[in-house]
Amino acid sequence: MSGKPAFYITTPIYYVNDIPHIGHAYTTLACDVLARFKRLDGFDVMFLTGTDEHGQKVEKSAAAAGKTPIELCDQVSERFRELADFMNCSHDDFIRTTEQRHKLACQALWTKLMDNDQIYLDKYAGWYSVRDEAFYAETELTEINGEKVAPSGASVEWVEEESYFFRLSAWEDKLLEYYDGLDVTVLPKSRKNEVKSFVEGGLRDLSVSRTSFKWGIPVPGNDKHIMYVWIDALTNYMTAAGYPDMDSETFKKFWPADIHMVGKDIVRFHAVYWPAFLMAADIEPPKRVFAHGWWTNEGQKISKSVGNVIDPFQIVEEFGLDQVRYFLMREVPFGNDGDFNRQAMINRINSDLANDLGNLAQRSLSMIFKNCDGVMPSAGEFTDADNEILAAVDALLPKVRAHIDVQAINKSLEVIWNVVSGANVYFAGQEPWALKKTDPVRMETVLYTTAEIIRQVAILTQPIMPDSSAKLLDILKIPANERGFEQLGAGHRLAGGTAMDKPEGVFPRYVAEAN
Ligand code: ME8
Repeated sequence: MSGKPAFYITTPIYYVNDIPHIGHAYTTLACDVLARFKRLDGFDVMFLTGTDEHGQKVEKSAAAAGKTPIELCDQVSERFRELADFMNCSHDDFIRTTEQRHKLACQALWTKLMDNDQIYLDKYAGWYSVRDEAFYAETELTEINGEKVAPSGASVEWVEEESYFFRLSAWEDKLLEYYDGLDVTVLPKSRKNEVKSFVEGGLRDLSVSRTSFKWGIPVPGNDKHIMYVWIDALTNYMTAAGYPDMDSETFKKFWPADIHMVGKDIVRFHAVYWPAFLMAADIEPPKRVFAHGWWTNEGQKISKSVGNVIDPFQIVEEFGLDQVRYFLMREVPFGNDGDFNRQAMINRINSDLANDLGNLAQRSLSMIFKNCDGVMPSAGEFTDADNEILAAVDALLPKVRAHIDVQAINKSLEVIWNVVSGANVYFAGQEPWALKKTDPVRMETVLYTTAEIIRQVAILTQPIMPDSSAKLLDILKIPANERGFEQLGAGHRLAGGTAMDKPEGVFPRYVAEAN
């Protein structure tokens, strides 16, 4: 294995009862951006996504569709895999909880928890929501039209059955210590406080098995019981790292995970239950759980029943893949809720991409192609104006990295685009088209400086827009092994004298089709 530092990032594994929509695409995309960034920044990355295929909800959905559970799982899991590929995600593994490797991991974790006296057999009597696959205390429920509902709005049913319990109540202090650990954080801060107060409010032991359905992983030694789908689902993160072989190179290298990326709906499972299960099994909990916000569609909650589910395949067809990737990562402060709005998307495409970056690249590179015989000119003496804009682009990496380290993906783009705007002001102010006649040597320096800015910006935008950034770097004839972040800064300036490809516009304007 390489001596590079390790970075392990995961998406939630998605339920196969629903077709993939923009919310799922968003989480996977954010992880892809972070994974790509880390690879370019010298890390050995493992990026995991997949599908959550067990439980009562999936069993019921399959029955309603007239399929066996595994038929439904095979079909929908494939659709999630296609979505990840279609969005150009660079995952290293795609896990399905119906795989044998996962069954072994779950049963090993269960056995370890039993050996550590963390699980006991008793009887559960309480509320359960199949939609949320969650148990709720009476005090958490509200009443709508005389019916009890969960905080999520899902309906609940009364369950009374024999069940194994996990001693969650014993882990309050350890969890609170874990949240306060220096490197271990649940982000953003508001979510961390939410989780802390939930734990401070007192934890009850958690029912971790059911006897009323069959579709899941049997409890070792008592197959009347099926493991609670969340203990099964969360374990996927360890399965993919090689658990139960904790001595394997992969496990030693990648565990504990650096980031479990999740939507805000499932923070409790990841930041309370999961670290408690792990600590109870003498395994290190994750270094970070990041909970991002929720997308709405033109102000409305996205839901199948409202009929406003945004199909990522369709919006990519319409707006372009890198355009959608850029919009989703740029428009909303990462962690906040966001609204999917067509006009906002068109504005971003036309202003940030077509005008700011696209025009700058197209104008400067085609001037080089036409006026310098298609060969990258060398720079003459740099003026203060050249040095100023070069210094701005040279200083980007640490700023971008600082934002990425706290998953502020939108802010990382803001600082890059500040330099793109500065470069536009520079280019317009230097008027290279006028210099063509009056001072061709100076024109060459201005074009060279602009091309160097484009080189660095294109290297930095690879995580967000892999195809478009590659096109820019291809035009500049930057070899594939010179596109890492170690190539940023003043030490690796563009070489003059290199023949370029004829520049083609990389960021077209979005023009609405006339009806
Ligand atoms: O919860 N906006 O799976 P799930 C933003 N199987 N993100 C959204 C979204 C929206 N409108 N809708 C969905 C599960 N998401 C479990 C997870 S993990 C061990 C098990 C994203 O199919 C967001 O990441 O319901 C959310 O947490 C996830 O999809 C829920 O996917």
